[in-house]
Amino acid sequence: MNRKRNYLLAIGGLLVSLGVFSVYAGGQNGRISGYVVYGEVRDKPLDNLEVTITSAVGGKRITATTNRNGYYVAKDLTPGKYVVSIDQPKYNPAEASVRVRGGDNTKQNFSLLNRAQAGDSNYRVTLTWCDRDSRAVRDVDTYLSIPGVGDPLYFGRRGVNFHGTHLDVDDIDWRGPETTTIHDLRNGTYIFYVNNYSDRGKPRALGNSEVKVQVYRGADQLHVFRVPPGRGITYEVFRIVDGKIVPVERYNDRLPVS
Ligand SMILES: [Ca+2]
Repeated sequence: MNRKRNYLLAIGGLLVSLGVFSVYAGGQNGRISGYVVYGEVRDKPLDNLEVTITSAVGGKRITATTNRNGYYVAKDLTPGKYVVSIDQPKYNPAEASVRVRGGDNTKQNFSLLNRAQAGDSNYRVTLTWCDRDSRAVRDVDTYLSIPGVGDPLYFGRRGVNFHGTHLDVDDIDWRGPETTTIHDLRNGTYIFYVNNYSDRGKPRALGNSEVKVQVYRGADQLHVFRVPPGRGITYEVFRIVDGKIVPVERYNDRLPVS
């Protein structure tokens, strides 16, 4: 795991240098900010996209626009719940519910997928999570076992075509997303897990992290899974058996790979 540790340190240094970890202290109101990236190519920011922030109480809407780094920020928000959404012609719509606290910066990143083209039948699986409280997992990982392949697709193989599947990034900082694309669906059984990587000593942390897994085929969202409160280091979310998605939704104490 030294490779991942080095990667974490490198990314951590980059984020610190960008001021991502700095705390906004601009008075009683808060802000929401984040990065919008393309979901199938690593490190491709999406600029000039409109992000809508809607207050859950009263429905007041404001917009922000991503800059060349894919970064957006909405400032001076009254503390409370908000829905952050993106609905653009080129990409599948995305939204997230967040809470703004006074004096804090709430981060919400997005990974967008192309709206399906005619004949697009790729399966895409997105993983997101958040730090709702101090028991939440910082780094959750995607795993996908592929029929006929001994080792699963995971962060160690991100960015490459792995037996007809592809994992875009390994997010290590609370919120994801990580996107898995299955380009060539095979007969047999796929198994999709999420793994508590960074807080293995806290077996209930995965269930306190608002882990959400969305499954798309082409433009259609087929399933939304949420990891419920419970005990375990990994959570098997679903299988694909001969082309059919089978929900599993159970905790396990074993890592998918040693
Ligand atoms: Ca991760």
